[in-house]
Order: sequence, then C-alpha cells, then structure tokens
Amino acid sequence: MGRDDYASYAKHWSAPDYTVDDNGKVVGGYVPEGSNNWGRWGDDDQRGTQNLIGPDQRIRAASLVQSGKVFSLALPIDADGPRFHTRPAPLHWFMMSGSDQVVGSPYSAADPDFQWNDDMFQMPLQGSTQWDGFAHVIYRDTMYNGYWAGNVTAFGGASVLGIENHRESFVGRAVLLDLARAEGCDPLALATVIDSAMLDRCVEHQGTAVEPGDIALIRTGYMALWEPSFTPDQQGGYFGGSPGFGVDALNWCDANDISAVASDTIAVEVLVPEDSEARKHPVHCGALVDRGLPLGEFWVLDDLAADCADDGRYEFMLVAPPLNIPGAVGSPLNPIAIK
Ligand code: UVW
Repeated sequence: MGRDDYASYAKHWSAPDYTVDDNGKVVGGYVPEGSNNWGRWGDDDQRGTQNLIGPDQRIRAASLVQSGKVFSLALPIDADGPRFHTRPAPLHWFMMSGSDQVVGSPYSAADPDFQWNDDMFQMPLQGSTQWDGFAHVIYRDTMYNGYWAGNVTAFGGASVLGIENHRESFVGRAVLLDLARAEGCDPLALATVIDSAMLDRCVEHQGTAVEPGDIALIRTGYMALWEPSFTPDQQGGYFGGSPGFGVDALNWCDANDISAVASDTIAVEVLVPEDSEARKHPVHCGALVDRGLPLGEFWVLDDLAADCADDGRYEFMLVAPPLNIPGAVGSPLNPIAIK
C-alpha cells in the first residue's frame, strides 16, 4: 500500500484484510498482545483508565486540600510556547471592541452608553498544554477498545472516543513525581529513558504514596530549555531530545493503577527510539491505543514542584477536565492543582 512508503502519495491501494462491525470495531485486525484494557470497562467504553476515578477517589482527593494554595499548570496560549512545527501558532483577534463603538459603530447609535469587546481564538488543539484523547493515535487502523480509524473523519470529527467523553474526567488525586529533583539532574539529560525503576526511586525519595486512580504528573525539567527564538532545526533537536517514558514505564502505570499521565514535554514519551525494531511511538500506542491511558503534554510543573519540595507534600487535588468539544481528539486546558 502507498502508506508503507514515506510521503509517497501512491495511487495504488489494496483493501485491508479485516472487516468492521456495526459498532465501528475492527474484526480480524489488530488486537494488543501485551497489557491492555480493551473490554475491561465494557465493549463500548470511551473513558479508559479514567474509570479508575470514582466518587471515593474524588472525596479522597478533596481531603488533600489543606493550605488552599492553587497552581495553574498551563502554558500561556500564545505564539511563544513550545509547539511542533506542523501545528500553527494560535490566532487571537477581535470582532468588536469598545473602542470601535466609542469611535462609532452601528451599535453606538442604538445605545451610546453601552460598549463591549468580543474576541475569537483559533489554535491547534495539540498546540499547548493539552490532553491527548484516545482518538489522537491509531495503530494499524485501530484505536482504543478496538474502534476502527474510519470512525474519525475530517468532515465529522471523532464519532467515537471524542474528548467530550472526558468532560467530567480528570478530577481526582494527583501525585507529582519530580524525577529531575529526585535524580539530582535538573533537567533530566537529553533523551533520558524513564523506566519503572526511576519512577519507584522517585516515589521512595519523595516519600509519596501512590494510590489506585492517581493521575501521575511527571516533571523532567525539560520545558525550561525551550526558547521561542529556536530555528526549525533547533526546535527539531529540542523535541527530538525530550526525556520521557520508555515502554517499561507503562508497566509501572499498570502496577499502580494510574488513571492518566501528564508531563512537561511534548510527548510524555522519549522520542529517540529505544528499540529500532519496535513500533513507532510505542508509548503513545501502548497508552492511548492499548490501555486507554490519557496522556497530558506540555504541562507546566516548575512552581508546583518548588512548593512540593518546600512542604514535602507531593499529592494534591487536581481539577483538569478538557474543553467539551464534541468530536475533538484532544483539548487544551488550564489544569489546576489545589493543595
Ligand atoms: C504525536 O505524538 C503524534 O503527537 P503528540 O506528541 O502531540 O501527542
């Protein structure tokens, strides 16, 4: 098939050797061989490991609110933030301003005493602090829980696994794992592969108790190296050299019943391949496709980390739902940690 060759745009095509059932599921195609959550919360599940957070976990999270301190974990959404080059800069403009009306608009005559400002915003949903939804990544034509890639179209968006299924997700207990501090290397060295042993070392170093349903925030310190003035080549080097999860770190998530992972890098995962024979983006595939484990990217963790180092408390309540955009495959957000 044309898709086997890089950017070949070949005209030839062969029919796939699988079929798709009435529920939009692939039959006779990809099924994960290793750890996965397909069917664990039902054949039509859309929320994956967020099912691990229920009322009990939220009540427990609320009990962690002690000082009342609040931390925004979001980048400013502007042209200076780290952003992959295929994703254009955000555009913010105004349709109406009070100044226009002061000078004179059709509306000033109707009510000379009343003015207002209206603005608009356009941005790639993967272009700032964000959640990757399950429809963001496809492996062998298949998404989480066996849904076929054809359920997502440019015209109709994601008819399954859209980010709107998470509009009440990501409200729970979170733990910050400050790997950069724990490893004494802040930021972590380029292309550091984070594995289960490193995560366990950090838990031990911090004295953090990880509980089922926790959202894990992984600090590498790497965001501090971003420069808005990077040339395209420098950007490539910056993103390509991100430290991040290797596939073994997903075993740690399984063992600890982690409900989501977010980090201060572009992809959560290390982008220099650990194994040249393995599938591409193995952590994206293992998390989003196989496990239904949401990934949060470009989260700003430095101020929170400094506070955690100060008071020794690395667990807190997190309120971080995505925007409720039907059919979107990801969403920017302003995650709020409350201590
Ligand atoms: C891809 O890996 C395709 O994108 P992101 O890192 O933004 O999830």
